[in-house]
Amino acid sequence: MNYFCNETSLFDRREMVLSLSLCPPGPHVFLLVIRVDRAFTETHRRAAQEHLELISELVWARTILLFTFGDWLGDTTTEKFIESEGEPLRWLVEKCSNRYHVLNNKTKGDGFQVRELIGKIEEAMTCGCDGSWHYEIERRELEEMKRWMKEEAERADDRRRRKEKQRLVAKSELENLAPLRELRLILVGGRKGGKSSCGNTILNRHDFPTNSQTASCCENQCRIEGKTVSVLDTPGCFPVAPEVLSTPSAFLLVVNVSSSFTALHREAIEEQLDAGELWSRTVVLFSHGDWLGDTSLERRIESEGEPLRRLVERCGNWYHVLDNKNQGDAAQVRELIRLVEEMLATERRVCKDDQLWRRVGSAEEQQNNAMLRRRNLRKQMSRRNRLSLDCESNFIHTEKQYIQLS
Ligand SMILES: Nc1nc2c(ncn2[C@@H]2O[C@H](COP(=O)(O)OP(=O)(O)OP(=O)(O)O)[C@@H](O)[C@H]2O)c(=O)[nH]1
Ligand SMILES: [Mg+2]
Repeated sequence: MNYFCNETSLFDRREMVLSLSLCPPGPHVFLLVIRVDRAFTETHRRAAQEHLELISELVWARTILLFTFGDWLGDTTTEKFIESEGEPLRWLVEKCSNRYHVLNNKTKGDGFQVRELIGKIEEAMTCGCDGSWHYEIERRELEEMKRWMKEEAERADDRRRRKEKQRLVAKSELENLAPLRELRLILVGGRKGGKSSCGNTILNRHDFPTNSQTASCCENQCRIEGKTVSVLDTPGCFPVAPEVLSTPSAFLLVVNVSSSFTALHREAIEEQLDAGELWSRTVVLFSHGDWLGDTSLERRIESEGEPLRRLVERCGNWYHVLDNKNQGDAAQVRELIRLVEEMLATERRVCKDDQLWRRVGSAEEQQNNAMLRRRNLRKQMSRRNRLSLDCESNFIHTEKQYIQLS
């Protein structure tokens, strides 16, 4: 994933450039690491090119290809491997003026392969690049970046403080309300954002397939802290309507935190939720939490730019992140459920008489509710089919198309 530069978050793109300021004064050599145990396709080639050229177009003259998983080559020579792998890899080797080296990381302690690499680097430095192997970010550019980062960090702190404050207020409101015995979470968002994976993490089961695109709505239940929690997974760009709400419900608007988020993404999502004015019941649920590393979620939100910030604001600054690669982490799910309850507290107080907030009592009533939900979902699915979304076209294209058609 994140193969193309325009899908990489602004934060990651900037980090690539900034990383150079961490190793002054040079000489600098870039080692472009490629696994030999995986096919190297045109997509990989384009990803490597786009990301390296973020640093500078001159970077190729300072780059050496470093093949890893060398043990996979067996008796095959590196040259034979390069020739057999096809045009994309050959292009890359040419771009690096035929500079490459193979490492077998299984044979630790074998200093020879490293000494050989250093030898190749030294040899490369004696020719080419007009003898200049130093690379620096322009001082002005670096200072500008540092200024942005400082502002970003301040905004991130401010966002976190606002969230903490509103949670405190909501908690005190919750104390005056009866605890919810059931809660329905509806996963919405663009395609491939991680909706089904988030659903599985909440359920702590692999109920929703994640190796294929979700084509129809599917609901499953679990118990969390004494509550019956229903999770409804929906296809990407599913047009939600208020009728889908039949019990205490919240929308989880799933956004991949590791990807870029553009105005087009935002417009498509707004289109999804605007129909029912459902923003006051929506939490932005970031997936791919494992990509955050030691960066705070607020920092990611602030660095991604205006479209994402505006989306989070429309959801009243209610947001949470899940690491779906760590499904066993029940704490992240409990925290989400608490956050959703807090978000809904104000809504429940304002709409005290709203039938949506009355506890579902008898079994008969529950059955009627389930029937109503199924009917509403069928209605929405047929509306979606009428829109003739082309599921095979790419994400942005699909979202653009949806905006035009609706
Ligand atoms: N590393 C990582 N990968 C994730 C995470 N969440 C989802 N993924 C991966 O992202 C891809 C898409 O996830 P899905 O859950 O299928 O996304 P979706 O929004 O349901 O996709 P559609 O149904 O096709 O719209 C899958 O390959 C997941 O394994 C996460 O937290 N971390
Ligand atoms: Mg899905």
